Amino acid sequence: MKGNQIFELKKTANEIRKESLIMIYRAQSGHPGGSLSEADILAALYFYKLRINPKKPNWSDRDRLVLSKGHASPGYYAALALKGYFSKKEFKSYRKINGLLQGHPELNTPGVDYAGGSLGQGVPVANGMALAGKLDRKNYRVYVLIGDGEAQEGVVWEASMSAAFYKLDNLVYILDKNQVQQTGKTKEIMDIGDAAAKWKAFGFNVIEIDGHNMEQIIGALDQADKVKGKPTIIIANTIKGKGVSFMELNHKFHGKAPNDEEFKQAMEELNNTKF
Ligand SMILES: Cc1ncc(C[n+]2csc(CCOP(=O)(O)OP(=O)(O)O)c2C)c(N)n1
Repeated sequence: MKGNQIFELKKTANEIRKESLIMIYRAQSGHPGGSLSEADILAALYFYKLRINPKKPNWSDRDRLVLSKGHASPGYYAALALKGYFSKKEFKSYRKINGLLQGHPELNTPGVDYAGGSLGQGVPVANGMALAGKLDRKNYRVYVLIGDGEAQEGVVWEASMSAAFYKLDNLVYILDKNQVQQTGKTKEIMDIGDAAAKWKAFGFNVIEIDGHNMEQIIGALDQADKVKGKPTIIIANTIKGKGVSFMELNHKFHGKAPNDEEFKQAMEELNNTKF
C-alpha cells in the first residue's frame, strides 16, 4: 500500500473522530471514549478492507461487520456516512426518538448488519454469519469488533470455543483493547490477562498490533485473509479517548458528552492532529 493511501486512511480516521464528537455534543449524550479508540480500525475496514457496496447495503455476498460494542455507535455511524450509506445530515437524528441513528445500532439503518448493545452478544452472532457463509458456499468474510471490558462476558469465550471448533477461517475478531471500561481500568476491574495466550489456546490465529498504527492494522487484516482452518483475532492495543488529551484513558468520558468548553478544546486538538 502506498504512503498516500495510508495518509488518506489516517485522515479518514480523524474525520470519524470529529464527526463522533459533533454527534455526541449535539445530542448531549453518547459514548465518546470507545468511538475515538475504534476510529483507525473502522477507517481501515470501511475504506480499505470490506467488500461492500453502499448502494446495495443488503447485497448477500457483502463482507459483514458486527459492532458488538454497540454503544460505540457514533464512530460507526460516522464511518457509514463517510462511506456513503446515508447523508451526514442524518447525524442530527442521533439518539432522537424515531431517528435513523439510534443510540445503539438498529437494522433499519443502512449498512448496519447487527443490532447491538447487549455486550457479548455480537460475537456468537458473527460466528453464525460466518458459519452460514460456509454452509451457503459464499466467499464473504465476517469481522466483529469487541471491547476489552466486553471480553469479561462469558458468551465471548463460549463463542470463541465454537468459532475454533467450526474452523471459521472466514471470521476475524478484533479486540479494541483500549484499557478502560465504563467505571475504570479493565486491569483493575477484571483483568482479562494474557489475551493473546488465551485466544491462542482457544485455537485462534492471533495477531497483536498497535491499533492506532494504520500500517499495522492493514497488515493484520491482510494477514488474516491468508489463514486457513482457524479464525483470527487481531488484538488491537488502543487508547480509550484517543486523540483528545483529556479524554485519553479517562473513564469519565466512557459515556458522557463534552460540555461547550470541552467540545471546543477537543475539536481544536483534532483539527490540529499531525499525521
Ligand atoms: C450485557 C451488558 N452489560 C452492561 C452494559 C452497559 N455497558 C455499556 S458499555 C459498558 C462498558 C464496556 O466497556 P468496553 O467493552 O471496554 O467498551 P469501550 O471501552 O470500547 O467503550 C457497559 C458496562 C451493556 N451494554 N451490556
